[in-house]
Amino acid sequence: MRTQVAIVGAGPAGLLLAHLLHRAGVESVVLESRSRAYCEQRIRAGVLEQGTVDTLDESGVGGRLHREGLVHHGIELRFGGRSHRLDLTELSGGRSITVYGQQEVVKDLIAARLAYEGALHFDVAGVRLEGIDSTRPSVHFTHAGHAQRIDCDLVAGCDGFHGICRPSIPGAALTIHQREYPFAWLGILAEAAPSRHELVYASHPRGFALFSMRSPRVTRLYLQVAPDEPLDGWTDERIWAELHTRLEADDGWRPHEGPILEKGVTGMRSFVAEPMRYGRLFLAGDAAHIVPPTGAKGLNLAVADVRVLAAAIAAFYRERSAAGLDAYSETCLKRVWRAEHFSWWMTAMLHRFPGDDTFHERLQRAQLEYVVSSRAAAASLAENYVGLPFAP
Ligand code: FAS
Ligand code: PHB
Repeated sequence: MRTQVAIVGAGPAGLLLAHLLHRAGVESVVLESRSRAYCEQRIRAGVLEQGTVDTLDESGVGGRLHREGLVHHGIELRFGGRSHRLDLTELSGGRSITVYGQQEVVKDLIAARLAYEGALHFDVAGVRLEGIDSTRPSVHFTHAGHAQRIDCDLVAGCDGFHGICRPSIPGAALTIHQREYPFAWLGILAEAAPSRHELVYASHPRGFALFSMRSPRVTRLYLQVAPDEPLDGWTDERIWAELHTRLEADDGWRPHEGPILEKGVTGMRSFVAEPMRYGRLFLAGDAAHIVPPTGAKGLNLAVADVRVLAAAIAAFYRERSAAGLDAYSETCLKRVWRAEHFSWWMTAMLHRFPGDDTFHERLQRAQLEYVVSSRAAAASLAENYVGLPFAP
């Protein structure tokens, strides 16, 4: 096969990149190791920044998002037995977030790709990159038992944190910056109508908890647990009891309980690989960076990366200019590091750290009190949470 851009990975980054390139008249082939069904049912992120919604709208795949997504104008912070609402929209000059599961975004992008018969191959195996340091890279893989090769001009590494693209770059060419956190999140999906209309972030002496949602019938909840927490120790009863304890405040509110549809433990790390490019290989999304989900940035950063990459690739073909490609990594890393800092800051403020002393606990409380009492502090959280405007 021959194409202009070979894209490895059909998550939000790979699918949106393929879609934006198609709209710019650039041909691509998407290679995905999992099945379509697996990709469409994988429960992950839930919060879309204003810029992500705008990007999906502008590229013609925002229809169902507007029909089914839940627009939110605020979040709540709970600590010390009290709840404080932050009016995100007022504080950010009119921007909001939309709660719409990542798997729904993936479904919408896959449907769009297949509707115009864009090349998208699921269940591929043994993906291997060749010649990424030349002007004629190629991607080798097997599909349906047949060995295949794609000759292309550019390769987009959108294969997530555990993919093969980043490891295809010589170690000496990359600088890795990372932080492992001494805790994880136990996440559940419950068949229960959300009993609050906005997200609730709780800092409690027993640990962090988060109340979120997916639809008027499905609640999404998280508990801070140990990084190697065995899931089998968490019965449904124990999960609900712990959630009620950590989310409790003087207003008496409690999340509605219901059958738990899914349970999982997600590790927490901050990670950035620099630069996000090697020769004709360009990394985007989780393949290049990871943030702890406390700031709801992961999916949104992937969108921001591929906006920049799609524009750079379009210019490469339209104007025969490599300027955008040459600036890609530096352009993306500015936003990546802003999101890395915000996600680390939210995580540090809201979680219990093993070995915490009273000094650290008092610092966290002082930070929380400042955020809910100072307009300047609240506006800073709000503009980062709803997503800073994209660079012009
Ligand atoms: P993805 O990992 O989504 O997609 C990469 C794709 O590449 C996958 O489909 C994978 O199957 C495929 N792939 C991998 N190796 C391959 C190979 N060798 N060949 C071909 N294909 C290959 N973010 C939030 O904002 N909020 C959250 O609550 C949140 N929760 C998360 C929970 C979990 C368990 C995980 C892992 C992540 C979570 N994230 C969350 C972050 C997540 O949403 C990512 O930021 C987002 O999926 C990034 O999208 P991609 O970069 O496309 O990577
Ligand atoms: C979610 O709904 O999955 C979600 C919301 C906010 C976060 C993380 C996850 O910060």
